[in-house]
Amino acid sequence: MATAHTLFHWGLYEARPHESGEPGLGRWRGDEDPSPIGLADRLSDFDVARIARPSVRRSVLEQGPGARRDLRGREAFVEVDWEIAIKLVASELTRVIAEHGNASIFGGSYGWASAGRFHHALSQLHRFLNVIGGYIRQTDSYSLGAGRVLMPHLLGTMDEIMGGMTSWDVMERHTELFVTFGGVPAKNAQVSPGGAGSHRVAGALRRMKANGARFVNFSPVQSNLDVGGEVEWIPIRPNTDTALMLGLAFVLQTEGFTDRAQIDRYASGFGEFLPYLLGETDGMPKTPEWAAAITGVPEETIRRVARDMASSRTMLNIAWALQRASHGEQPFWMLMTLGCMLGQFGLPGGGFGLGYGAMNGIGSPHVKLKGPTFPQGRNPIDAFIPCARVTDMLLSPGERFAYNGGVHTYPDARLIYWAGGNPFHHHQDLNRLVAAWQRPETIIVHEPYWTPTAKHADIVLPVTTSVEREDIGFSTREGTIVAMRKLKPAYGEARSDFDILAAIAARMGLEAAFTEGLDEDGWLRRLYSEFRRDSSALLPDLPDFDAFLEAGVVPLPLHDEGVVYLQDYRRDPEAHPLPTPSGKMEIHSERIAAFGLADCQGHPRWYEPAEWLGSARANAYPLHMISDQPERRLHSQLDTAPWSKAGKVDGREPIQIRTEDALARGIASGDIVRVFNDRGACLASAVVTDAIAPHVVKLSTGAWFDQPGSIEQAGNPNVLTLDIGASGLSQGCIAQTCLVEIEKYAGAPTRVTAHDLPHLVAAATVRPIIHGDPKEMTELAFTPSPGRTS
Ligand SMILES: Nc1nc2c(c(=O)[nH]1)N[C@H]1C(S)=C(S)[C@@H](COP(=O)(O)OP(=O)(O)OC[C@H]3O[C@@H](n4cnc5c(=O)[nH]c(N)nc54)[C@H](O)[C@@H]3O)O[C@H]1N2
Ligand SMILES: Nc1nc2c(c(=O)[nH]1)N[C@H]1C(S)=C(S)[C@@H](COP(=O)(O)OP(=O)(O)OC[C@H]3O[C@@H](n4cnc5c(=O)[nH]c(N)nc54)[C@H](O)[C@@H]3O)O[C@H]1N2
Ligand SMILES: [Mo]
Repeated sequence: MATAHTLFHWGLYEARPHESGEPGLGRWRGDEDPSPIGLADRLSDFDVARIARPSVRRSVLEQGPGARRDLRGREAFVEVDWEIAIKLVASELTRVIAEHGNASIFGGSYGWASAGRFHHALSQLHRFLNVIGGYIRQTDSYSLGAGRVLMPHLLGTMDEIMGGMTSWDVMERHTELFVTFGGVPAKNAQVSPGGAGSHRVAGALRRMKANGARFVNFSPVQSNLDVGGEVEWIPIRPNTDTALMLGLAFVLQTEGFTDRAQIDRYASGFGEFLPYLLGETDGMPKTPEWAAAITGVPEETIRRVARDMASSRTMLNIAWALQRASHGEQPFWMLMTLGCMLGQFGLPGGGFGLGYGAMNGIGSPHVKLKGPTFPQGRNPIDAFIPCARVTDMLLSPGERFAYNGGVHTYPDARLIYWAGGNPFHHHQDLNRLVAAWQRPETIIVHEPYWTPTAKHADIVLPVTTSVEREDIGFSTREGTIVAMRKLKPAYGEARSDFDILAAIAARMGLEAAFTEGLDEDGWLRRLYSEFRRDSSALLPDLPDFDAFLEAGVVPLPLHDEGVVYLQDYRRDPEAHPLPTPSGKMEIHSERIAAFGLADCQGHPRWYEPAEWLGSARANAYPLHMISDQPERRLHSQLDTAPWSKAGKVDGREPIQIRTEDALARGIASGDIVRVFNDRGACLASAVVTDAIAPHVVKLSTGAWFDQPGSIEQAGNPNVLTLDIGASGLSQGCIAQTCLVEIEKYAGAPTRVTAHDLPHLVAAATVRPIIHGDPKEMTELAFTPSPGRTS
């Protein structure tokens, strides 16, 4: 039999049996640099903290929906059989729709879920909720909250930009100087949404270096740019890059490196921006001296780098993290402006890019294709929130919020349905979320694992993982389509999201609308054959479904020439206008100016972040915390696997702190520290280093929220972060804007319980109370069973 494969967001792997005969995973031979996240001697290594059976919060079973919401996250669960679980969910959805309407069901369900085009949890859930009459949706992403709203006004959608950025092979041949704000974190390029193919970023950076490219990295941390050789690391105060770029722009402009006729040909609004840059509108010229005082980057360095940029073939890059911050629109806007002033866009190896390193697919030479897609149907409900405003919605239904030029109202969410995400990992200011999470009447979660979100739900339905089902794996610009095979039986009584939702739809009399009469195999065949039909012009040789299964991994063809971003636009801007109101890059946007927002005006500006090292708040909380993406997992996924655990100390995440800052606090490497501010506190394990800027600490995300008392135990940075929008334009998440203080932990360390199962109670004779159905209200008898731990 041919080798079976599977695909995760972090890569493609081959099934490889362990000597015990258990299934395991090894490297796929087509991957130049496989990610260790997915290598597994035994697939059962990924099964710690799995959910075995449908589980219902005890008070909900005893007293009905909505009971003791204050106990969410602290109460025992009763394991029930599937029939009861399905009945409970169906009757609760029916009740909420009858009493409050579909605009009271929050189905935004933000999250990465797992790879696989059919078993994509969010698509499954959204289709189901559309079939039952619609739901409150969400817009944008945590990744690019500010960028996704901003860039269409200035340049094009983020998808167009990411799909068109100059490819690595071109930079390997042509780029002389690569200047980046926030590095090129190859750790992040382990993933692509839908599944990375061959991992190319680390190798590409090394080849650029070997070909003589020089690298300058403005960054609060040093570790995010590894080129296998020298990099000039220039530490910068977090969240001040816009001021730095203004300083660089000032040098370009005042030392004769800009070409006004060229700028006006390709961009609109430079005339509005220039007086601000020169200080004519606010009396404050954005000189290198001015920028140095804000950023901590020496004035002479700013001048030198600006001159170097102008005299080399230069590529500018910015990490997405910079827009995940207070006024996060500004650094993206200013990068485009700087790139425009430098004038090298559209030339091989020059110009600018947004987010090299953020995903493996960025800068890929593979063609952009639309993959197989599970149809979600149409949502008849208009209510929505920008995704990072979930706590605001729960706390303030009916209140108004600004978003992308409009004013909208927070809907009244009575029921939350979440599948494929972990808000107790991803959201900011988790103590605020814990309070808001008590508001809705019912919370339903589908999960493979006992994540903190599952533990904070009322009804938890256990889901198979991608290695426990058949699927089609595809991610655009990764160059393959993959037959994902079932490599092990389902864990416990877990079922796929599709199977669960089909059963609930059946109970509600809507099965045919949800399944269209197809089972999983029928859907896989349909999605594949639609893809094959729709791509037949580009890919005439795609095998049929059975041959695809046999082949396992089918390569999709490459570009034969390197991609140069904005090349056509540079050659002939009239023939290739940009999709903006002026058809040009918008240094000043009339549209955004007309929105009349104080915190995002018509052109890029330096605004003081809500909190930063230059603010008065730094007297109380003098360290800026960067909470970057974790190297050893994707967000909170596989936090329980050996590779992630090996990066922790006694179950706690490492936090990097600079030598002087540690000395001043009597902290040594390996100490347990308490990281705190007025929003919360967590414990972490100190790592003292000189590879981080003064007054900056770094605590990666993804530790499962574990807060039995007032201190989070596992090192989840989101108990500390700030939960306000980037601006009235985007309302994006601002996780990177966060001041903290650190001290050596004086208390006795407790065992981290993040990966423990909740207290599970077996129901001997469960006759659940199903709201609105008095016939079924019966006394309950419980047989307590010891909470299993693994
Ligand atoms: N402080 C701080 N916070 C951040 C960020 C930051 O930089 N700093 N980054 C933000 C960003 S960019 C993002 S994208 C978010 C990510 O946040 P999330 O996307 O919510 O994080 P994940 O851990 O990937 O959550 C996916 C969940 O889906 C579950 N799952 C996997 N497969 C399936 C399936 O088939 N069915 C179901 N039902 N569930 C499944 C997994 O077990 C996991 O719990 O975090 C954000 N939060
Ligand atoms: N292994 C792994 N890879 C991932 C993910 C994961 O969870 N694990 N998540 C994926 C997702 S969803 C996303 S959205 C992307 C995110 O990609 P990014 O947003 O680029 O990721 P981060 O690691 O948060 O940040 C990148 C770098 O920006 C720096 N930085 C932060 N703030 C500032 C600042 O103010 N100024 C400057 N100059 N630098 C700053 C940080 O030090 C960090 O090294 O990564 C993806 N890749
Ligand atoms: Mo993201």
